[in-house]
Amino acid sequence: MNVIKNVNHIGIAVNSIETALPFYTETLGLTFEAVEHVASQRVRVAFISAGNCKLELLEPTSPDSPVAKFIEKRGEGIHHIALGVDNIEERIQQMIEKGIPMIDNQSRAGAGGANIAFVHPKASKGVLVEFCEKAATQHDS
Ligand code: CMX
Repeated sequence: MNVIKNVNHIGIAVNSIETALPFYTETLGLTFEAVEHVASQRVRVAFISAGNCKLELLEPTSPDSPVAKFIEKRGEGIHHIALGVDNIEERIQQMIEKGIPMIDNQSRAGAGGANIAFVHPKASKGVLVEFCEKAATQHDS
């Protein structure tokens, strides 16, 4: 059974949303949707619609934000891939039962009203994977 619904969004770490956004909107012609402050992650997030998927620009709001640490170590660029799922707690339990290292052993609130949980990048050859469960009306693709 395929339990992954889609690539919901791709997270891109940037120093400044204001500086990064014009490439996506003016140059590529994608549609800017909204900016949101996710205090728990110490990031500002800009959603951009890209057809069936979204791009999520992530700007750190504090030097101890995971995104600030990422940029310091690896520079701006692709930060995570978010896979759309239903029943996120079940998906997390499946991973734990398979011995997959999870950053989150239970879901938490993320941007756009979603419930999210991260798989550790050491499980996936260096790619930070996010499970993302959204209500149908919230920033859904
Ligand atoms: N993608 C791939 N690898 C990553 C990574 C990322 N986004 N972030 C960190 N890493 C790697 C580091 O390069 C490092 O690798 P090496 O050991 O080979 O050097 C390793 O993970 C450990 O990194 P670190 O800098 O020491 O940082 P921490 O261990 O403190 O944290 C991580 C790493 C992934 C556990 C942490 O960033 C985390 O919990 N991330 C999930 C939360 C998050 O990213 N929130 C921001 C977005 C929120 C949102 O979308 O709403």
